[in-house]
Amino acid sequence: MSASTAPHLVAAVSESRQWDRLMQMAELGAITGADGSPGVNRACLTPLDREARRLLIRWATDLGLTVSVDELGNLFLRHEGTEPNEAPILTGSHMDTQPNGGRFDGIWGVIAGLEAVQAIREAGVQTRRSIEIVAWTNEEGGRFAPGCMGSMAYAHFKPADTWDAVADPEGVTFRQALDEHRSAEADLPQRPLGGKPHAYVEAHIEQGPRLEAEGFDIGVVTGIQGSRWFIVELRGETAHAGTAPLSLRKDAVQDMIRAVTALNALMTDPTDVLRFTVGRIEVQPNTSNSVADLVRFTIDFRHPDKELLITNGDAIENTIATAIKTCAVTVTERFHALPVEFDALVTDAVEDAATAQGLKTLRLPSGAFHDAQFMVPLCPTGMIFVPCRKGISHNPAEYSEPGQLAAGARVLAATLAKLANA
Ligand code: HGY
Ligand code: MN
Ligand code: MN
Repeated sequence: MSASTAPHLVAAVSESRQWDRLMQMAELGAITGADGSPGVNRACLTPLDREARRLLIRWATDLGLTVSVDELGNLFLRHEGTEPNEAPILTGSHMDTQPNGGRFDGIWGVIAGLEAVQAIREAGVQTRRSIEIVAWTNEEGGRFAPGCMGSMAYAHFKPADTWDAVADPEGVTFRQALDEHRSAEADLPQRPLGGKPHAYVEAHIEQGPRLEAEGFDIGVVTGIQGSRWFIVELRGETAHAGTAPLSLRKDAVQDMIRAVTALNALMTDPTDVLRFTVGRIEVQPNTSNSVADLVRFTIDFRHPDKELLITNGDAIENTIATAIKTCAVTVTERFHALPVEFDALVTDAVEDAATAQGLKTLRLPSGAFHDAQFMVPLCPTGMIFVPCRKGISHNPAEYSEPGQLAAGARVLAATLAKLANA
């Protein structure tokens, strides 16, 4: 993009239009947090998810973009370039949220993509390559674990039917929900799963405190740490809480406590870089006067160092087996994302765009995983972060200012325009 068109492009990005679209999306699944903050609960493959997608599709088709969906429900909105057979530039993120989520995680990356493409069109910036905005299916993994199913299938990281039998807390399988979703969107043009973009750029709130605390406008994301998810199942015997001697019990809750205590020791990190979370616990029969005969708990383990991620992750099963006393145990790995480094083609384009707009940039890795993690083997990939208040996310109190989000969209627009003419 020439220096002469850059100012028109930056000026064509509308802070108010982007904010208004975000606030309309935030109405779809609106919740109120414990502190009164407005949040969103919009799980993937639900009627709410489809309502949000229809709203996005309306904005996109009003703009003249073409719509398509693949067999995982990934949604694509295409701005045609002057050379449509050239590999496109892909940008986007996810529209699903955590159950107690915020108004910006994921959805801003999709809305910013739409804002950037609208500005490119309104500023009359020609792009040789087409630009496709994508909304990935099930990035969060809240309803169906793990996350990033849509991007993993698109990148052929896993076969498309890998998660068919995964059930949500109500017992609905991913396949049932996806089939219902696909028939509700059968009117949309279909496209084959997969693709070979020229580059992928994802805009996202930082979900951490650094940009705000250190006074930076834009995060030039250098990569994403590794993540491993496990589900642990402990099976004992239920018994009467008043009569069963403790010495004879096979108490799944007591063994869970032993297991988590041992895992805490394994995952101790005085440098506080390692991340270890037990976020979901199911207990059966879940009554106060019966000994629990079944406990299922989740493990979310993350680290930027590949060796440590593998070593500590591989030690989880034996650590649990050694720590428990009375139950049978099964440990199943559900997500295995190694650390990735982003490509200089994209990180430099992001940094140049931000610097040209007088924005202060910081290079930093992402602690959260993103769909971008699975695009890295496919094409040069990178991300743009904007600050979020106190780094709060996965929480209705998540917040970024309209001006911060507009600055991110302006950097995205300039980055896309540059890559689309590369
Ligand atoms: O869990 C994650 O890192 C992402 O925010 N879903
Ligand atoms: Mn996200
Ligand atoms: Mn998230």
